[in-house]
Amino acid sequence: MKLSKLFIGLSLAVGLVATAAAQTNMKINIAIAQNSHQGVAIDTFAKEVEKNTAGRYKIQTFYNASLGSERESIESVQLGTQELTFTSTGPVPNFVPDAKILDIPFLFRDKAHARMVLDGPIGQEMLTKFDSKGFKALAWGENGMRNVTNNKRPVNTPDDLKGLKLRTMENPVHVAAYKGLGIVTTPMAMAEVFTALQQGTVDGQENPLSVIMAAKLDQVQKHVSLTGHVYSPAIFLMNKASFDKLAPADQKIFLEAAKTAVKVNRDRVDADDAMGVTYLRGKGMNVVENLDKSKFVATLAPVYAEFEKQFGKANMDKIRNTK
Ligand code: EAX
Repeated sequence: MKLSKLFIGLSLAVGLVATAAAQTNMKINIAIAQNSHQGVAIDTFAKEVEKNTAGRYKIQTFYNASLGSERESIESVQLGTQELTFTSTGPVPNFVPDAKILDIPFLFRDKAHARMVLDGPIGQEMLTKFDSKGFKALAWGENGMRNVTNNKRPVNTPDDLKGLKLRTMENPVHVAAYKGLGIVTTPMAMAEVFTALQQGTVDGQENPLSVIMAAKLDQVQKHVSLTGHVYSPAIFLMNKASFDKLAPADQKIFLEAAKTAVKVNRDRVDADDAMGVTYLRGKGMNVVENLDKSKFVATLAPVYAEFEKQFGKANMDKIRNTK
């Protein structure tokens, strides 16, 4: 009797060890809520990886900056203390300067133009720039067209922006451009934005409708103007060493999972943009639509001259002229 119990115990232990050895856990996070265009991205990614590796890789998903802000998470992925993150490109220029060009205001006509550029040669070549910085960039995702919200006044023209204290992402291109519009900029991590708006530390901020809704900013903001002043990409980043350790077949699974996740992510942005105005009006926000964006572009002329020197007019035109 004792022997069979021992045998069962031993085989159970061996089985457990084998399973544990066969499963690798990895972490991925976002800075906003799970019920969002970014939440569906990492949830889909996790499901696809676990399904297609038959459970050999489990992706643990974290939301609301619970593992850190976007900048902190990018740093953790670079160091390898966290395997993956899905983030806007806001803080990315601090790690991969080549990506800065993508953050120039009014560079992209709309989401369709941006997706074409990112999924085409320019964007795919840009992904390779992450390799030498300790990242494997799995795929471009989408944060969306950024719009200005504030508690002071409706923004109809560039003059309405003058003197507004706006929270910005920790992004040097945004800060330079917004200062060129007369905005008083306060770079800040997303997790601090709701409280800063509630306490009046800043008058407003700028984000896609998807983020404004996910972060419930309608509770602390009166006005939103559909400025669409910046297209905000998002990106799946993986620690390069962790990616390189994967078997080639598993690397393919991770890359495919990111591509599948981006489709769901972009579809959610489109859905959010389709219902966002009605939703935010229903929440009591004043929504300013049909702004004349050419006035904002004209006001930015001196900043554009600087950007053309910094990034090369030809490089900017290559993006602008992608049809
Ligand atoms: O990625 O920081 C920001 O404004 C970002 O748009 C937000 O964290 C979602």
